[in-house]
Amino acid sequence: MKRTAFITGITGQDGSYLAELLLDRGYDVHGMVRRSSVERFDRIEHLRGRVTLHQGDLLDQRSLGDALRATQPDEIYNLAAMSFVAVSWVQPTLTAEFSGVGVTRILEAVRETCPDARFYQASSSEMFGKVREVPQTELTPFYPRSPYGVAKAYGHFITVNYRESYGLHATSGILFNHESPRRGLEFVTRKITWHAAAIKLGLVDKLRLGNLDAERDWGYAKDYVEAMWMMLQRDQPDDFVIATGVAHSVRECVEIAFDQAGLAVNDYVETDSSLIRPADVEQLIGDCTKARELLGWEPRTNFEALIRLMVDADLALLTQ
Ligand code: NAP
Ligand code: G4F
Repeated sequence: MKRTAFITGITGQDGSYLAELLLDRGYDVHGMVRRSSVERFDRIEHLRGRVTLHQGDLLDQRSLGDALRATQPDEIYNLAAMSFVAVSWVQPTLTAEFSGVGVTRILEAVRETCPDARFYQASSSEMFGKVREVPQTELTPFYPRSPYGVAKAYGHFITVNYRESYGLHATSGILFNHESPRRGLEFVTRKITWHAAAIKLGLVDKLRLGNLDAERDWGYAKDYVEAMWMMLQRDQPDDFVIATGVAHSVRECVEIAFDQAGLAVNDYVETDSSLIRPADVEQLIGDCTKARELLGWEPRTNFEALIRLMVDADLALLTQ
């Protein structure tokens, strides 16, 4: 029988790739979207007519219940969040409402309308923050370093709590950074690849960045949404780290991107102290052994290939 999936955050990077994956696997795909005076559904424009969209917001309990009642999904992927760490210092309580308490709202809606559905929560490596051990696993204690990380830790624990309190099939994926040509322009990899392409084409002349020494474990979003789906195919709900196990610095990202564009870094890149965060996460490296062993999941795209494909995509985008 055809299975039904419901995705919050379907207009985002991950939501759009996950919707494609689920459609390819024969699902009836539903997504939740927010009302805006200008509709910005660029990432799912090509899926119009193949997915059913419901108006809703993580701030609005009634809309969550109504959308789930109408959909009666087998699987729910809660990807919606205020996902940009830097802005979480500017809007700390709104971030807590979206990315923290919003998880309780949707879990309550699940309990009320479709308690047998399988639920995925988009948790984050940002919860590890000032890391307590290297590499980080499902058992590493959290030490979040941003209002976003704190909100995500709440969302993670409430997911675990509803699994243990009410027997919901609630799973938390602790995903390390993952990028793609659909990544928002404000995130560092896409900012770098877009600027490398734009400088190459003579559209801008400088790239200003903050902390060049920060290191992240960066993977490819397309590989990571597959892990989300794999987690919900297990009869047992659980928590999984999804990562490549290799860290690179922002500086290395710049070097690869500018090399791909055929540019010399020193001519174009400047540091800007206003982009330094009040508290940063210096280094994240994930250990996804549990996902390898229990899900059979493997990262397929390495960092260099990822950054090069993003530069090529931005060159193509800007020459359209
Ligand atoms: P993204 O591109 O920023 O997408 C976020 C989505 O959430 C958008 O569809 C956005 O809708 C929606 N949204 C935001 N606030 C909402 C609200 N109050 N009600 C309903 N929808 C709302 O993020 P992403 O990179 O795809 O990430 C997906 C999820 O994974 C997020 O929860 C993020 O925190 C988490 N995560 C991401 C990474 C990563 O490296 N990408 C790593 C770990 C965890 P609009 O289009 O209307 O703004
Ligand atoms: O690309 P970023 O903004 O990603 P960040 O903060 O790691 O968060 C992303 O990954 C999390 C998983 O760990 C997700 F949960 C979250 O939703 C999001 O997807 O910044 C990466 C690093 C930071 O250390 C930052 O200080 O790059 C450094 N950086 C240096 N210059 C910059 C810049 N980041 C941005 N966005 N812009 C800069 O100019």
